[in-house]
Amino acid sequence: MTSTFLHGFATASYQVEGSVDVDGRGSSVWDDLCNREGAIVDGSSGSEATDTYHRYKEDVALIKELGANSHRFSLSWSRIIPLGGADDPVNPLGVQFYNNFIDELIANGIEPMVTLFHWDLPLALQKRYGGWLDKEQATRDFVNYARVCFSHFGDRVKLWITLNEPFCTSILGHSLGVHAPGRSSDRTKSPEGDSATEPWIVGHSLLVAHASAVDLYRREEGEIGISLNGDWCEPWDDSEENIAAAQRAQEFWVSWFADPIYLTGDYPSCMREQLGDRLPTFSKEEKKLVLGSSDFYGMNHYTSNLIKNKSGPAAADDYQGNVEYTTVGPNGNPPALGYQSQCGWLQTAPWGFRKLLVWIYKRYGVPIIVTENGMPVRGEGDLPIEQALNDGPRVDFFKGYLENLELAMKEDGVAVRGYIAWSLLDNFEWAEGYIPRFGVVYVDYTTQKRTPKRSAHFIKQWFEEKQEKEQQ
Ligand code: GBH
Repeated sequence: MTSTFLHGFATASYQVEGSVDVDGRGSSVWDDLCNREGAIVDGSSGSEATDTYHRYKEDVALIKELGANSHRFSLSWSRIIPLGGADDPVNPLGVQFYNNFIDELIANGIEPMVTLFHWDLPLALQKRYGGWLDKEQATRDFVNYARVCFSHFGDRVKLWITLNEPFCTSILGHSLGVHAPGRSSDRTKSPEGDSATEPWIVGHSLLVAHASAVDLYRREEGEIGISLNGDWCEPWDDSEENIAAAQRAQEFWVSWFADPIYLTGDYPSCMREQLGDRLPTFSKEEKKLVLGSSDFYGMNHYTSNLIKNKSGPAAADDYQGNVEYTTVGPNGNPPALGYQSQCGWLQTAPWGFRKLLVWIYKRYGVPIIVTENGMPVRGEGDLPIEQALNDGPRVDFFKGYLENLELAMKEDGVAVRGYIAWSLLDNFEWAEGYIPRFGVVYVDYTTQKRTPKRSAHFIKQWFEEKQEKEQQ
């Protein structure tokens, strides 16, 4: 990886590509979930999305126009290996699509940052053996898929991310049942699943699969890591029990994956205490494989939460460390956190970004690449396009977060190597369909016309000014 500060925008295959049954692509668990009644708020799917499969050249031109020197995107496993498995055939047209995309980026001076897995597991593997619930088979198939990607694209891709947010695959996919494969103990959500055990089994498989793919890549010359989601956990007040609760919540969220990879090769002790035998244990070999299996910390960050302790024993399906999340502080209204976005879980809190950057860097000591950060303006989808383009709250969001990034780097000494905003385009926001718009570029879904919003210009200018200063 170059020493230049990387900056750009991110997308993910299922959220933008569309063309789900074109040129030999196999189905993924997300195609399947979208067919389940009531799973997606607006009844939509990623079958068209932003049609990036056909419009990738236009998108690369846009990325260039917005001044980015890097672009983060993910590969669709089932486009490359339609049935997913190590003994299943590779689809040359899928490989061709990504070759074209990568070539187009490089021809325009943009460094590709490639995620292997952003949640869209080949459906055939879910059906064959339960997907991530089967550590041995899923690891073997993921490593084979990684090998195929490294060998076809590795000559040009020097920056890899194995998994995007294993927390989401585990918790949203196998506990809450709101993401694919949609498993949960809640029988109104899913006929199958066990929220008390499955998320922890899946999390373990993901760690082992990630580390095994990294082990394979170690003979190559590029860099490889993982992207973890984590929002800041602020104690609700300064009582001892709430301070401890916030720390525990942070560890359940971030350290679940980060401690094994960057710190100890094992899960944090507060998780073992609460979950007991439901949390898998690392074998000696696994521990060795997992510890140190990431060259950088890929940080996806959006918001902050206020954390209160919960008394009494934790529920069987608790995954947060037996705490209560709230947005309202001890003084009642107004809420202690800032602007309420289109997503219930996301309030603007730029100070929390700085705190989490410091917390992560202190605990893990590896350079950070911010691989996602962004916000959907409330009600943007209901506005006429001229108004949507004037996205003041998103400009404020990026201004605040970028200022705090700079403070963390300059005042607190946190090593940050890149900043990637979510997202290049408005796109398919998973279970929330097309309602939240996270793009810095507006997409008219009837014509697929792309138009940069004010925030896109803001970010472009921010990094231009940085570069000018550096050159002085
Ligand atoms: C990222 O996840 C994803 O990587 C990206 O694909 C996505 O489009 C983007 O953020 C915006 O959402 O408990 O069900 O109310 C962000 C992390 C973690 C945010 C779980 C939502 C709780 C939702 N996500 N979180 S829920």
